[in-house]
Amino acid sequence: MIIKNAKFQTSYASFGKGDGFGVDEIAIAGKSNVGKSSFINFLANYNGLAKTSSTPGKTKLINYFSINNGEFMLVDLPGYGYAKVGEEEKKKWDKMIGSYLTSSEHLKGVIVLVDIRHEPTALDKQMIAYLHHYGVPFIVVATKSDKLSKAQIAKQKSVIANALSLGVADVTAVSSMKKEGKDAVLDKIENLLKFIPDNSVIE
Ligand SMILES: Nc1nc2c(ncn2[C@@H]2O[C@H](COP(=O)(O)OP(=O)(O)OP(=O)(O)O)[C@@H](O)[C@H]2O)c(=O)[nH]1
Ligand SMILES: [Mg+2]
Repeated sequence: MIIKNAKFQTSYASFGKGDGFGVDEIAIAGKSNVGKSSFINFLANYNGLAKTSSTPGKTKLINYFSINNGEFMLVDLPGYGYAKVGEEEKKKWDKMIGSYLTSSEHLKGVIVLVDIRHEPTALDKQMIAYLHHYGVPFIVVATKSDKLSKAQIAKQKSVIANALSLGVADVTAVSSMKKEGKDAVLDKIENLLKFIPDNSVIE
């Protein structure tokens, strides 16, 4: 899989049935400030495509980016678990993420981002349990690998895999800053896009 071009498509403040563009979607989920928007820019090789910020809570809408002239959409979700926003706003974000995950008709998979330096949080585990429950295929990407040495990266990948009851091969380390890990992620995205769920009718 090669990303040749990417462009901003649209934003949703709320999401419901019928929303989307009739093309496959890969969504990016994760804790606030984990590096979701930076990761999209890294994959698309396009700085400034998705807005990033050192202040958590930057992405407040569901943002669609069209890849390769509509081959598929990368969907940047608002981050969860940002402690400093009020309860009302938190609820609004959770609802937005939940309604996206349950109503998107073209979602082929979710990339769950976790910070490579830390054990996945309770909310990360909840997100994974939720994806299992709804049968949404997912991969886990550990961000900010530039913060650790090679040996520490290997160790943290297994810490993260264990905490989420996954195999080490299910966790891919990336650095959007140093531009490392892209090919491995693009291979996995290609597999998510190819996957045909059991309950679909093959004609
Ligand atoms: N060292 C390092 N910093 C990174 C990397 N990726 C992102 N960051 C930094 O992490 C901070 C958050 O990045 P964003 O991409 O805005 O994170 P986000 O998950 O989209 O955040 P929200 O939209 O607030 O949920 C910024 O200060 C980025 O520069 C990385 O690979 N390495
Ligand atoms: Mg963001």
